[in-house]
Amino acid sequence: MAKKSKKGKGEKVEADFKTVVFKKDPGRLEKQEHSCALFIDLNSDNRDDYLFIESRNWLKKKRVILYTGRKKQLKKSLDIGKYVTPVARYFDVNSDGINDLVLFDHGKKQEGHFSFTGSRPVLLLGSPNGKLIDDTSISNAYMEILEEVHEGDLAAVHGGVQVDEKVSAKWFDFGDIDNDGDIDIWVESSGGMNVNSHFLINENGSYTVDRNRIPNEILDGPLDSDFYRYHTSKFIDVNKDGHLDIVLGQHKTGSTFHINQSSRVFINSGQGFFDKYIDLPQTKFYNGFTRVRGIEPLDINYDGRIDLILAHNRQWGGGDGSAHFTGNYFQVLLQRKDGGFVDQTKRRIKGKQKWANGLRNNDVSSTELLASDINNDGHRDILINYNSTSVKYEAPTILINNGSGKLLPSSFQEAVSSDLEKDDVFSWSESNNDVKLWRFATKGEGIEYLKLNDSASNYSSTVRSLISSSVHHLSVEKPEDFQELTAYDSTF
Ligand SMILES: [Ca+2]
Ligand SMILES: [Ca+2]
Ligand SMILES: [Ca+2]
Ligand SMILES: [Ca+2]
Repeated sequence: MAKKSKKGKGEKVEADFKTVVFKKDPGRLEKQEHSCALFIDLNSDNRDDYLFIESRNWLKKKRVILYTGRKKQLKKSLDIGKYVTPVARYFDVNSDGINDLVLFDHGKKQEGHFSFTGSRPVLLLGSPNGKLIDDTSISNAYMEILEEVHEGDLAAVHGGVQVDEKVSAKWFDFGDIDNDGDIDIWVESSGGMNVNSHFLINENGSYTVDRNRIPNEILDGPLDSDFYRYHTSKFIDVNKDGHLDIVLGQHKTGSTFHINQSSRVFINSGQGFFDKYIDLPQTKFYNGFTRVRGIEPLDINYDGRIDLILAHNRQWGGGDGSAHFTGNYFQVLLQRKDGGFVDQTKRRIKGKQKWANGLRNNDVSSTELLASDINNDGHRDILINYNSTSVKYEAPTILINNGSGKLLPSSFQEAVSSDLEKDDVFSWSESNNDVKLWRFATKGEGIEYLKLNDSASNYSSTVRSLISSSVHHLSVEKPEDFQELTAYDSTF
């Protein structure tokens, strides 16, 4: 149902929501707190398909179902399976011009083990007729690792006790790191039983697990006690030399294993190896004990150098009295001439940042960020996704770029005129340079989207999507060596 837009000063976008209804009542998909969705076009027909991840309880396995959109209707088309902590993304993995769906699972600890075990990664290749092709090339790569285990090469694995094609992954990102035309993947699987964080190097569609592209001492830390962990990753050519570098967002706690670490940019040598790095500044937010969920490049001061916006949530270790795993702190890091980064958050984000403290109705945590010119003024703004659809806290939905090097935290209503309530924001998605805002339709009969005219498409945005989800309640384990007085719920 298209809703009437309110006329207001500075109105630039008509709030014209398009509705797609469920052909059959999807039941518990409807605005459940722990549901999330991915909006994709898997057959290049310019119609979105929909992946829903549903669960009543984030501790339980979640069912992942693909719906396809036909004639403004959502039809259940594929039950992908049940996963503990599904992390679904899409990308044109095989470079045929059609999106493909990739799903990893963070999984959980097996009884008696300190490491996580995930599931078999899913790769569904999109095709012109819309039929998805189940491809095992990614999961096969983990069988190769196991052959190394059988051969006694225990150094190749972390733990080395899981003898199958499964892997545990918190997040992953796509990029051609060796410029051979094949899309490679970075898999953040620290703490995984099968293999620690690694690249999947793509050679004509067949993948090899490679842990040697980033030297261990700069990935995991120089001390024996160091075991740096990261969460989000993003391929960005930070130094603009034509080779993708990788930004790894920290997953830092008060544990001795992680206490020295920060977010890092690993610089591509030009051959797909990363032996140089740049540490990103710590935030004062929660004493720096944060997990980075969103990483987005933006040249905020127009000096030609890529700057970074990071979204942080709390982890174990800080002490401002707020609950762990909450918060929406945005960090603005400006790239200097020498390639290093300086924290200019205070100068660049106008107004005091407010963040969720984890109390009831104030437990939101920011997830992915997306730079896009939402108000069509020629400056890319920062869109923010959250993990909850029941946001009562007045979290900003957009950081509006004022064009003079500042970001203004704004609600959607402040940015573009519409009758949208802040609680309605479900998710942003981007596909073929179209940015869409999604929300549930009234009465739960379907979902609605608002297409935003993106006039600033000169930026080479990659096809990808954002998930508004609870799925990253993963990795919430308390470090075993970390002591504190307050007892928090911990699953794993
Ligand atoms: Ca493809
Ligand atoms: Ca490649
Ligand atoms: Ca580079
Ligand atoms: Ca800059």
